[in-house]
Amino acid sequence: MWTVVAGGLVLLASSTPATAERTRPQLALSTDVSTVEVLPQPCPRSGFELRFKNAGARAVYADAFVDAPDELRVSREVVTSYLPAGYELKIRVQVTAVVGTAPGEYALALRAGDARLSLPVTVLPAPENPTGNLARFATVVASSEHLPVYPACGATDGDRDSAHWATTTGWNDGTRGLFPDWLQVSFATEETVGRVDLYTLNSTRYPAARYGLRDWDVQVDSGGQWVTVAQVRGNTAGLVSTAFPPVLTKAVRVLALASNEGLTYSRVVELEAYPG
Ligand SMILES: [Ca+2]
Repeated sequence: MWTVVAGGLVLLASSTPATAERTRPQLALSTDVSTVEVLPQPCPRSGFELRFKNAGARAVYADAFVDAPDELRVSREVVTSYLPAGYELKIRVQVTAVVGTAPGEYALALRAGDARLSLPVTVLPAPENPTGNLARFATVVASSEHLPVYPACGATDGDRDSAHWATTTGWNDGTRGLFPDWLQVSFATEETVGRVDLYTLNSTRYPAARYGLRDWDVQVDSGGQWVTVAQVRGNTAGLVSTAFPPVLTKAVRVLALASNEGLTYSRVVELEAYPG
């Protein structure tokens, strides 16, 4: 539309982008993969990269949402960010399925402003557990985590190899210099536990005698109270297997008291629990 104003000056008066963007940011969503495959287990082992773009000409603050059905869990349900004009934010989102979820096709709904995207998620059959390690597919939590590289879930991923340290296969607490720390494994139902194997950091580069866990208590949940069933002191080995009279329990934890570096960090590459 042309508008003639006083003095004969002619202005182009179509809708101005700046005005439009103030009311409706031009957001775009995409992902690095077209589908995600997940296992029904507490720790996520797969996910996707959420790409959140400001396609407009003005910087905005904006939210992107990841809506999951009841069967799925995501590590980020909302991403809030300042997005300069033309900028694309890339965020890793981990996905897993609730234990007991039927194998099949599900989907995540991604949305930001007017942008919508459906990401198919295939839930695979429950994993086999031929090792007998009760911790392998259990729920694992810690007093703190040094994220994103050292999650508690790394200590139950089946990888005991300290050479893979710093690739999310080991737990490192997030409170340097503060002890005790703890790493806890909870079972879906009560299990008989009579042995706990702890693999602390022990590689050529990071030997246990210098970087490994030195002192800890092994505890089991007894009616909501933690009961110490084994104590380890002065350890310098990569693997310590602690055996005790088998107990029926819903959870086991390691109460970390000191590392060989002094009072710095607790490091566990793998934590395993067995009936005996
Ligand atoms: Ca591991």
